[in-house]
Amino acid sequence: MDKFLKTIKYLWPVVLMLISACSIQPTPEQLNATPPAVSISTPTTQPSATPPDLEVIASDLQIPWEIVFLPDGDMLITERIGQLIRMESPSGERIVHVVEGVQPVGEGGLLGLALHPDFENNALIYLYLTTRSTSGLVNQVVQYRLQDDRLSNRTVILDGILASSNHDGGRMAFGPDGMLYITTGDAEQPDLAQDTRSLNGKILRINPDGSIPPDNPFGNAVYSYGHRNPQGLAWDAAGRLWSTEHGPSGLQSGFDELNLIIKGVNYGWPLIRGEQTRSGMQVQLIQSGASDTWAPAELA
Ligand SMILES: [Ca+2]
Repeated sequence: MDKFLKTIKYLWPVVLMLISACSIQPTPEQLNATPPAVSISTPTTQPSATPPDLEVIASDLQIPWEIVFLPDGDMLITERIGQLIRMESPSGERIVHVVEGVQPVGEGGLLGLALHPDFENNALIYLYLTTRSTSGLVNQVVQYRLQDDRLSNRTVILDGILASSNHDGGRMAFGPDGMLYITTGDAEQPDLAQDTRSLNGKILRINPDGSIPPDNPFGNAVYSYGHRNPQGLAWDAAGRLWSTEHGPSGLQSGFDELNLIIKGVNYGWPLIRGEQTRSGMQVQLIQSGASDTWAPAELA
């Protein structure tokens, strides 16, 4: 854990520096060319032993996975065990909603959360959760109305994402185009990441009602593919989408990635990792190497 915290402490300045300093804009046509030139300096000194100023604003949470702020300043928190908590500001009082059907198995459970861009008028929220279907564990995107301290109007808007005890993805965010982006893991079936008909090992994009945007590259929800377990989604000031991704663990634990996401592009998993290259596949911008892990989660 100490190593993880130290790693995170020096990773974020690198990520922030990269996003602010990088001015590249690769297109699919450039994919077979030399990887984009991005200057990144790897910290060589140990981080300071002095912790930053921190204030604990909530405790006694059970595996909190996502935080989103409501327009009135209240905080919504998902707990992976299947609870959605509204923490009121500034009192800190909590309203706990038990989300029906959640199966917290392994890394699955109640994961990502996003507010509709017009939440103030329609009170719609989106949850990414693991549940049990007749065919086994699946991940779904479920839309609810959150109004008067009640969750109502449950609607499954995206189904059929295979779930597993590991590699469930689960981040969701609305893009500047008003569409919902979703990360999915390979559900421990790496080959699915290369199959553009499968929703696993992907970054997905759907309309707020769950329909497929007409300009999606493969006629389904898939936006980019060849991902292992992407966990972070963020757009920079230029409107470019970035994503963090967990590399393989085990004997060789590492190859975590930061990627610049482009529609229709193949990010290589499981066929390339680290600095390996292959025709038609995009290499990440930075990666953690074969023996270290950043365990990168959310990205801002
Ligand atoms: Ca990759």
